[in-house]
Amino acid sequence: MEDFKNLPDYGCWLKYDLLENELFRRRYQGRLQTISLYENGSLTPAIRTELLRGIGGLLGSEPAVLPPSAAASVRVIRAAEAGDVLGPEGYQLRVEDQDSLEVVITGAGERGCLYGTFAFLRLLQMGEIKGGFHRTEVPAMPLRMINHWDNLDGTIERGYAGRSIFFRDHELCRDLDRVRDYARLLASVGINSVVVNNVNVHAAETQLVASRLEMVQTLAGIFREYGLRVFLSINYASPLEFGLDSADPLDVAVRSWWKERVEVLYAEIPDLGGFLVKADSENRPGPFTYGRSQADGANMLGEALAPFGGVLIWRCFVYNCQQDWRDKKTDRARAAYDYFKPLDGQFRENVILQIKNGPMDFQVREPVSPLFGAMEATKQIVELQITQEYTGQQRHLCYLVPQWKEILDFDTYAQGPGSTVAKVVSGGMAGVVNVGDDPNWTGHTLAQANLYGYGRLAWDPRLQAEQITEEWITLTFGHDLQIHQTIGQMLLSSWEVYENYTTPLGIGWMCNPNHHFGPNVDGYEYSKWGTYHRADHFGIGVDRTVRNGTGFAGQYRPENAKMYESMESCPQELLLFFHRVPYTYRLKTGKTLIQHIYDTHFLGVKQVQGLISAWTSIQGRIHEHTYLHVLDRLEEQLLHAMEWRDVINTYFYRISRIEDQHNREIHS
Ligand code: GCW
Repeated sequence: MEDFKNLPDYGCWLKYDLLENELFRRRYQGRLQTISLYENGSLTPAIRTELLRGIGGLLGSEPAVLPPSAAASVRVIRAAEAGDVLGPEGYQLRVEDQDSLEVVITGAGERGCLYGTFAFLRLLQMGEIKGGFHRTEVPAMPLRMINHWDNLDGTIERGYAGRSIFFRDHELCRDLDRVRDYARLLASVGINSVVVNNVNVHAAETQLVASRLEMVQTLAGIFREYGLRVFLSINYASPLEFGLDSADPLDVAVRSWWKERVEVLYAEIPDLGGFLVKADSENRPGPFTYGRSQADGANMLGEALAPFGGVLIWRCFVYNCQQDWRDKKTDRARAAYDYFKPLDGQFRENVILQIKNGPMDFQVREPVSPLFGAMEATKQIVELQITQEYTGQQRHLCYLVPQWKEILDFDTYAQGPGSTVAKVVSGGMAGVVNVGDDPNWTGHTLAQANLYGYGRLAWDPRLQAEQITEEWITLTFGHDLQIHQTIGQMLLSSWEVYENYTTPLGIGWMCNPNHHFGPNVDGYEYSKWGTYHRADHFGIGVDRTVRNGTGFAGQYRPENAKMYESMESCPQELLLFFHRVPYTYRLKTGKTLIQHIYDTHFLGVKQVQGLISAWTSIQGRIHEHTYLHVLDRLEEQLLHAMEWRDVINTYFYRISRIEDQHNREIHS
């Protein structure tokens, strides 16, 4: 095994260190000594290995494997008749005997058995496995996806944890065991699909559907061992690269080209999930070139995939990226709704729209996209960004589970009150992943919690952020109370802390162009990207009201439209997204807008200092390697936070000439 695989952080939440908690150890001692599995399943090797590793690691001795369906102390049963209740992926977990703790894990499908096994091992570590325990779980969404923005040369677009674990120099990486370890991590939190290549498909990646098909086959084979299906991002204009003179979705030659390609693909990879497409977006080709609609493009591909049960996922990140900043009528925030809403009902059965959580682009704070729930006859999934492009690039601590919870819990009113995003995107969730070949997978070790939390929420969006956090800390660091309190607080406050010292009240951007790291208030102000704050001497913000502004607020259902339309009822954290506000405007807190900006930026830096002292208080309680690594990142975060504070405060002081009430140092 390569050396880095022995480092504590490589194992993430599946380390299975010996249970230190005396109570649990005593409870399980002499028990859980045998296991038995259903016969001849394609996932039984993964389940068996996991039980041996898990029980062996946690309790100190590997259980014996008894013949299939023997009365072992941990039994994994496949019961097709439970399908009505459990579906293909649900499981039931029962502890039948008070004394001997007979554990029965039942799934109707194999994936249910696998997820039940991981759940059992998790609950064992949480101390919840005891006599009488009984739980039935069925995932809330069928598609629980990871999106990779990996390129064949090994680079990762918006990757902050090293290079791709799949590709290197246009070949597969040599260490495919690492891909298997990764598949296991994903399956342990219930992820069932993975898109292996970047949505920006370059010429080299186009070959994944042609001359380099064997690469996909190999990856699909590894992911299959853990019940995951592979999807491919494809270039909408692929036919042009293979000698056709058009990619017009209504052209017969183009349609049959795709059908033949798909046939070849499925002959080699029968369980291929389907395609993910970024079309007519940020200079990528698409049906607009041929005067066709987004539905025409998506349906053509959907039709090619349909005979094989494949799914076509079409992204809604379509907007004008050649905007003139002088043009105040065009509003990028409106684009997805304006393009897609009129197409409701025109998409094929196997076409799903993938919508970014916000109308702009993964900013630290945005409203929820009004497109969710706006298309009653169209399947939708939500796209979240686990990789921290605009949220500190895994150099800053920014735990995103609280942000995702707000998004999933947002009421769209699509079918009356209670129509949360989680309910209207019942098709599933996609997350752009934060993983690369760094020894700890995610660059910042604490960013592993984002990957874990994403999977848990995709499985059950009703879970509370606190519970997910608690689980992750237990599985990663054990039961030490001080560790729990400290890291729990650090994680749960970190999004707000990051927001405090970066861009205020939902306005977004203000970062350096291209790489998107560090403060640059006007970095996107005079650009073509449709990303403006429009600050002047008197105020800042974009008027998106129906009354005077771009009308974006009117894309929501009446309840929300009304809330956003007025400055008084607009949630404060989104004030500058929806309104143009004078610096002297009084917020509900009684503070003026400018004072709020100064205060949050001073506070943010103080809070990062607080994160550092919290972290140093647990020195000696966690592995030295992890301790030093995180400390290093936090110290860097502090310097960056100070830079953000000073750039933002100075900018607003210079432009407004309004003094800080507390006379703190602002570099005028
Ligand atoms: O935010 C932008 C990113 C691009 C990305 C694009 C998208 C893959 O900066 O790197 O391209 O979004 O989501 O398509």
